Amino acid sequence: MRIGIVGGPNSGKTTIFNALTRSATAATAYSSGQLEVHTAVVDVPDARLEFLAQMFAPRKAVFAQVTYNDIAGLTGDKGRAGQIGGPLLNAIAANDALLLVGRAFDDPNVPHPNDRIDPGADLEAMEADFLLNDMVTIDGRLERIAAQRSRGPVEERQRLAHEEALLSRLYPYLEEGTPLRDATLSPEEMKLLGGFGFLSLKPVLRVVNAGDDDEDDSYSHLLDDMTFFLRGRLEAEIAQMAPEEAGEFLVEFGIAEQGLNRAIRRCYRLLGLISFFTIGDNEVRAWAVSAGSNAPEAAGVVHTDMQKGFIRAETVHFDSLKDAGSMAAARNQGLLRLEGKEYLVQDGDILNIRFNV
Ligand SMILES: Nc1nc2c(ncn2[C@@H]2O[C@H](COP(=O)(O)OP(=O)(O)OP(=O)(O)O)[C@@H](O)[C@H]2O)c(=O)[nH]1
Ligand SMILES: [Mg+2]
Repeated sequence: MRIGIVGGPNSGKTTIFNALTRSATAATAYSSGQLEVHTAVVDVPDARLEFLAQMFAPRKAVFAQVTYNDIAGLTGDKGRAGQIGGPLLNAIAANDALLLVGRAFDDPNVPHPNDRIDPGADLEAMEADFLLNDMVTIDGRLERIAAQRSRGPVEERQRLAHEEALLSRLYPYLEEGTPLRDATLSPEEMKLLGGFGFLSLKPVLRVVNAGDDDEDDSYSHLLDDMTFFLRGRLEAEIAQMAPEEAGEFLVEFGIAEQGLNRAIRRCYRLLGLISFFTIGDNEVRAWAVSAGSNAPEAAGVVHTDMQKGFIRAETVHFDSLKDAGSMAAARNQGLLRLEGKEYLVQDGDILNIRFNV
């Protein structure tokens, strides 16, 4: 899973990137205005996997992973809205979800491009840019289709007509300020739209980047399921600390859960992901799969051959195994189930996949 961190200049993107990835990338108070992308891969924290590693003592425990991309270069300049150009557009579009940063911290040493602290407006302006940008993309595509429509073989003309109808249906959403992710789209339509890099189609999380000591009430109206406070600079410092020391700081500053964990948990919810586990002699491993996936689809996350040759999955839920105390005990208690192709994988399932090669 790739998550792109996007925000205006000096909103604290790099600081938050550091907080979420334990990196130590230099945060700077003056933007170069250039496209600059920092990338880091982090393990998805998972106490259940740690438990399984204890229980089975494999050579290694492999966590699911998330890639964060810190993408600088959005100008936040109203005058140029809708003009998110080539490389920047590509850098943003290459992510599965976006984490938008609105700036709530006030610091005279850190200039704000619009000379005002208003994280709600920052977040709205970005979404508005995304909508405008998508409108420009659709306009351009419709023009090109109009030019090609009457040429070429019949199938090609039908394909273009189909595409034109879809894009024309979506355009009014954008005009009304509705992101494309809120439109009802069939899997086939989603696939057709995939190549365009529509920004408003991306699922978004929003971060209100607060100063060190303000869990400021004046912004609490912005918070919802997918919008959360993060004291970026403080959390970036905590992310560099040894676990015990970090624990003390979290308590001292009244942070119930480290931002690093909160962000990933929300991403899983946003993208509708659940975790399942595999256990081998070499490794115990956590995998992410879309909720509602059947057993062969989950097998396909591990290896495409396992999906193709899927026979069945010997399945036990993590909680059952934990209660039983060992795999042998779980087996004796009849907690292991043989599940077939129709089985919908549940969060926390441990799967032993049988397949033909
Ligand atoms: N006081 C305070 N300063 C912060 C906070 N978060 C970030 N900063 C400072 O703001 C400045 C900009 O932070 P960055 O993380 O570099 O911001 P950015 O969005 O990556 O900036 P560009 O990539 O240049 O657009 C740095 O000097 C940070 O130390 C915060 O929560 N409080
Ligand atoms: Mg930066």
